[in-house]
Amino acid sequence: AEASAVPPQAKGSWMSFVKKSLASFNGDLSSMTAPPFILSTTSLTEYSSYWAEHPPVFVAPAGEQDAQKRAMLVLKWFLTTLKQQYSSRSEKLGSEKKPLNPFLGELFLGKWQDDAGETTLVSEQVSHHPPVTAYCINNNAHGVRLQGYNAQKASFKTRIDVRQVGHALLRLDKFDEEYLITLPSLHIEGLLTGSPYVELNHHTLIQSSSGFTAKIDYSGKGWLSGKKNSFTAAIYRNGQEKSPIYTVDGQWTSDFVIRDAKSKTTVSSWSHKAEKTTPLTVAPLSEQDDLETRRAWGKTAAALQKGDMNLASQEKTIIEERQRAQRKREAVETREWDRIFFRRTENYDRLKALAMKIGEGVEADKTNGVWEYSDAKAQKAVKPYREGVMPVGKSA
Ligand code: HCR
Repeated sequence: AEASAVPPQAKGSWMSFVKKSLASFNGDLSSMTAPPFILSTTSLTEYSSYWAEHPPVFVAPAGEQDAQKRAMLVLKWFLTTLKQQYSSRSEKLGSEKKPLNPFLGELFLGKWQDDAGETTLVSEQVSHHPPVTAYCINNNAHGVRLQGYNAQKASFKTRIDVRQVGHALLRLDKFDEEYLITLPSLHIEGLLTGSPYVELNHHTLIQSSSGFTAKIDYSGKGWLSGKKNSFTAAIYRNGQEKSPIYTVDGQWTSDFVIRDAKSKTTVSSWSHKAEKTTPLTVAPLSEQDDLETRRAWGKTAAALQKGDMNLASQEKTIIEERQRAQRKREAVETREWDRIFFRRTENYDRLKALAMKIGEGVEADKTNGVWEYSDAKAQKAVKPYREGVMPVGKSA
């Protein structure tokens, strides 16, 4: 049996939390009141950084002339992100934790500096009801940009099931090429034993504008290997699933091998043990804006760390009241909060076309709109939000 993360004195409160959540769950994970030991001191806006913790792998497709191999390198990069995205909290903290619920306008800004040069991250909470986080990760030197946004829709029956709504879009400037990445649904295992962790469900699809589709099937405990977090993946020309060009298999938390589907020879491989992540640099708290997550949540996080729940909830209330006052001002002025780096767009035909190729839609109604990074907004934000941190591209 899995070891329990529940402190012995909290066993009763954990079970009553599970029962209460089961009975009253409304689909919004952020509104769930969880016991203190399961609360994280990190906000969901920080999770956007999981997309590029190996910047050289993120930019690698831009250096490949062959479209088929580029699609393979995009798949490889995506697979390398899964460990950080879905299992890093469990590995570091002993179990999955409930992240801080970002407020509207909350920002997380940072950069990675390594062999790939400078890669910048902007993450912004663009909606509070429903909660939606948008991000843009940019490497100007290599002409690579990832942007996307996500919301979560959950249900709680015998386990918590989470459907991610939204998408990620990778752009390679040099080839005027785009890749639409769907987000996997997931569920939380280990709830009854008090050691929650994430398992991925079903599949992810990556559709390129150059005509390749990648499909990643998550099988939990692999039916052949019996190892957890197993997956298989294949790349094929759009609509030709039966004739793969590359196949991949392994575990997204450790190793995988990419093979030529015909000859079965290894074309690339990955081992998390052998590869270090590049640490993200974030400005010192003293230089951060009040909207930046670590500064905004600093006092709440410190109180949570000390186990002082009264102080944590007082600090949280200060943030919530400030937000309510701000919403009232906006209502009086009949305007809505002006997002700092992102804007809603009606102009997403390219996105829709890519989504249609894999039988997907763009669910704008579930994410309070379709969100896009705005270089024009970022230009304006450069002064208050530290020159050099923001990915400012050529177009508006
Ligand atoms: C479901 C989840 C919040 C959302 C997290 C997302 C989907 C956010 C976007 C990232 O790109 C990827 C990502 C990774 C996380 O695995 C996922 C979180 C896992 C748990 C958390 C729940 C809200 C926590 C539930 C609390 C339980 C343990 C009581």
